[in-house]
Amino acid sequence: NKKAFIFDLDGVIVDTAKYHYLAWQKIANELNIDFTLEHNELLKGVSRVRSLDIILELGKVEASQEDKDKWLFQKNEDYLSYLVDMNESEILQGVFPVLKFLKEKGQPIALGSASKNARPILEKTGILSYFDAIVDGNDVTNAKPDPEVFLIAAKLLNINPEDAIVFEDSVAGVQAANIGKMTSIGIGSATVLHEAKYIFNNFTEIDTNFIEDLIKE
Ligand code: G16
Ligand code: MG
Repeated sequence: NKKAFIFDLDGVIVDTAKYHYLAWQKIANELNIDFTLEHNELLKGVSRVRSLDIILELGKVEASQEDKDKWLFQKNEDYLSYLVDMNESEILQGVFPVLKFLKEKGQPIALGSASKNARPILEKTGILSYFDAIVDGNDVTNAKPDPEVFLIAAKLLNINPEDAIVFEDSVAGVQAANIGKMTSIGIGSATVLHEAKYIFNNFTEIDTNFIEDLIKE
């Protein structure tokens, strides 16, 4: 039995949320907008363009498209500077064993991320070769909770959406999986991700029996 195992990137495979946060904080500081870690939760799984809009809304700042483009560029340049030194040590605990197990079982694996920087991150962390398909922010027009990113991933793997399993850390991503009729697995807080079919605090809580059962289902 083949299933499509689709992984979100940020917050599931790596903790790049902290770098996004640092980069956005610089922009927010420049604009005198109070931007806390709590606010940062709002940006998870959300595109770069939408993230800036959320920050500007927080500070009730209105800006021209020209300014917005400048800040989007600055934010990404700064974010990229944090990625330079990235390596396999930044893969979140428990992820690598699951990827390995799925490979051993011959299960198709895809990435479904909102990020336009997904590929270099997979390269730097040394796990690019585990993925049979990569769908990221460069491939989609509709952001999560629209299921587009995951539907394209399942299609590339030649698997029906009903047979796809999605690992997500964001509310929007869990909703996208559910709307796409896929099995949603929330990685993070059960309070935040209560809409997911299964919820784990992190990948160390996911054992091979659970994965075997998913494959059999
Ligand atoms: C990630 C992050 C978001 C970020 C988005 C776009 O999505 O969760 O915070 O804004 O990518 O990233 P970039 O600016 O690199 O294109 P995901 O779907 O991997 O969690
Ligand atoms: Mg995420």
